[in-house]
Amino acid sequence: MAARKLEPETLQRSLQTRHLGRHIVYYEQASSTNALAHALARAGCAEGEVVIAESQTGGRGRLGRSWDSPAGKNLYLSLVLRPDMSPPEAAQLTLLAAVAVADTVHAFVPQGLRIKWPNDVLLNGRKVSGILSELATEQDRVDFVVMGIGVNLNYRRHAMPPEIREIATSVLEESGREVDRRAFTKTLLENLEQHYLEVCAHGFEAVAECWNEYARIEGQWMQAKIAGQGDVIGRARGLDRNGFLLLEDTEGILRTVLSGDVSLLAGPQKRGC
Ligand code: BT5
Repeated sequence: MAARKLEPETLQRSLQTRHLGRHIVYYEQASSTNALAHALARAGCAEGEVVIAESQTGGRGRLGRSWDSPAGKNLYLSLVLRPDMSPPEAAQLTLLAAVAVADTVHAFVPQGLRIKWPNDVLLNGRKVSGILSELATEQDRVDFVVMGIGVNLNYRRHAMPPEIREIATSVLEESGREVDRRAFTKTLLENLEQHYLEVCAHGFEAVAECWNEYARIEGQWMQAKIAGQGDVIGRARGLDRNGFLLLEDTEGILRTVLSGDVSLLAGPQKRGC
């Protein structure tokens, strides 16, 4: 049976948002929805513009990595935001997106959900979603943010390429049920808007609290790469006021992890052991 398409007209009719997704640009196939949303934003599109593709030929991850994007099974969506924020504030929008994705996945799979800093949403330890936020700045203010979200919905493990089969999962794999991709996308856009309006009105505190609940990292031993300092091992001490991860190293010094990858460790370890 052919997969139901994510055609935007039906999605828009049911969408209960004020700004996000009021205009959706839809492609059967795109290079990268983030690249297309960038072009729209540079051409002056309104806040809330959404790009959705059924498949991507050049889906982007962070740090030059790629996002596997086969046709008709998953969600590949990019959203243009124009927040009145400084660049460090806007960097926290990735946390907001992770919380909105987690809220949405939770409605479909109530068990085994976790956020891994900064932008992975995991189900039973495997990645179900990745987020790529890209900022365009003008002097010291944000001109626009492109928030790219990929979620594996009806992606069967046996259909995944070998490179990700062991680390990735999908909502279907974890719940045993096909996902209505339109219903998922509608709920996701509504959750994104709700958190975004809250952040614009009252700041990041409430979102950071939700993020902490989903991440449950407080006190966990982790290893992170910190620019200029190499690998650092420490206990997670939550997020700082800019949304960066704090690690207390083995000497009790608090280190800030700005970007890059972190891994969970079983316990304290010394370098060179
Ligand atoms: C991310 O990067 O997790 C961000 C992914 C963002 C994708 C969306 S799709 C819509 C929008 N348009 C784009 O072009 N991008 C965004 P990162 O943390 O660097 O993770 C990338 C790594 O995840 C890869 O190196 C693989 O190991 C793994 N990976 C690739 N495809 C995957 C998939 N479909 N499911 C789970 N893991 C995947």
